[in-house]
Amino acid sequence: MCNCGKLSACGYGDCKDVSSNPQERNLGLAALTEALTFTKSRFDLVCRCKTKVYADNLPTTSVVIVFHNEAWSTLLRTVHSVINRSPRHMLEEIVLVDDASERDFLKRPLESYVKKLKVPVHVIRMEQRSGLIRARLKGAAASKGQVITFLDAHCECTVGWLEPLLARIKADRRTVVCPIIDVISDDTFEYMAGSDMTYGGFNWKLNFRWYPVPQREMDRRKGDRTLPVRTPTMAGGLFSIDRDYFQEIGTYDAGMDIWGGENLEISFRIWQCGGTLEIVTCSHVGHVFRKATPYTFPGGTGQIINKNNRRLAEVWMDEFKNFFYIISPGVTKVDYGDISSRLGLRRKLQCKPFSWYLENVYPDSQIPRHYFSLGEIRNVETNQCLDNMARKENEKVGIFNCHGMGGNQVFSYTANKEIRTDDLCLDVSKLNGPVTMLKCHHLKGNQLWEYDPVKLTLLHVNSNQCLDKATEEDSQVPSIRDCTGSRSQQWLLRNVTLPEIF
Ligand SMILES: [Mn+2]
Repeated sequence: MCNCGKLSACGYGDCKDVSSNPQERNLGLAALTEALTFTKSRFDLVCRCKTKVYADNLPTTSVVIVFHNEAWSTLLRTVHSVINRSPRHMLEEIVLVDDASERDFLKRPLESYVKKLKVPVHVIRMEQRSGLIRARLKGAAASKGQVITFLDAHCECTVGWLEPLLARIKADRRTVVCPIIDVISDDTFEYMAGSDMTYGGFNWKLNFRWYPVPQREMDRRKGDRTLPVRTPTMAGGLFSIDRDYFQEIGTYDAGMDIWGGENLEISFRIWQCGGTLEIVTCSHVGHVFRKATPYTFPGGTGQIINKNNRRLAEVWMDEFKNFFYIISPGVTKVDYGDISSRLGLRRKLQCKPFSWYLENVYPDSQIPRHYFSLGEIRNVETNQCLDNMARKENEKVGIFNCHGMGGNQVFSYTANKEIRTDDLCLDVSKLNGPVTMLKCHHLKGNQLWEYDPVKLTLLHVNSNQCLDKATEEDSQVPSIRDCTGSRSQQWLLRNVTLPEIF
């Protein structure tokens, strides 16, 4: 039996309360807190993983690590943990790709240091600042292992991290695997276990987000949390892939710049083109989560990520790209370059449509598979529109003059009868309101709304009350009242079309 006191014997450091985990803070994940209360059972998971036995003839891997002005200590912590905690015969080499660092110690001193290590470590240099995507491609091309494992430059591999990843690829070369990402504090460098109860998703703005692993995925594994989780997306920094398969499915989109969007692009591509993407819950790698990116992006962060996300949306998302475009005003003005070779790749590999992905891989997606409307919700009497006012989860939804520009006034009335804006749903938990925005839970309940296309009313089913215009006390929030049939309780659900998209 495992208990907290024996945890360090399992190799994952001390028993910690992980609720202040910066990974969750950065990603705004209130839902995670709940999952993280399963701390005790996670310790049992760690120990049950330790009893697993892996074949000795697993494929070899090259570990490819891209860095740009990385600190000596974090870079070498990564390298030494790979060497010390990987079976020697499974580790082909380490490939360090320098993306045009300026620090002197990363030049000759690094090269002479790694020469003395007992595993071949190659340092290759980008001639100019190229970004993560192109640097990884160069590292992959220079590597020789049967599997390529990409790591960030500020990681710590734990004991036993590699075997469970390679075993999945040996079983099926089209399986792409990620470890659980443990959290290394960027203040104290203390080590905190990550959760096996969250997996990768994304919101309408195409930001990667962690969401709770849904019940259907727990059921598929018959409750055995040592089995890998099928994840809709990967965070991007840490994964292993069969090197030939990486080529077959089109590596990365080399038309993307620097960083951003490439993790969703490869995730969609893996699933839509016949592969599988998993989080292997018995493999743990720590990662230093930083509060902000320390790098400057040539041309500005926003423009690069918008360009990359447009390429992602245009190549893979079919008509569902409209969720991204409508909630991101201005993004359609960003030039995304030539995507013909990526569309050609999609045809050649006979990849499935995005609707298939939503239906089969990510039925709990924040983008609804079926919906009645995507646009504004306008009050007939006041001509004002529901507006999320850029407020956050757990705050009240607002109401404001309609601007017809999408963004904060975009709502979708879904086939499940939710009113959604991004990954939040309108929710009423007591009579007469207020109407708040909570994480969509897909369980109907307080998030169930009945729209009557004749009476134009939005009935909140649980309270049997109707959505109404703002009250006198607060002119910037809608109210919820007994249904009267008045014009202030009538709403038009309009599909907004942004002309420049089409
Ligand atoms: Mn990182």
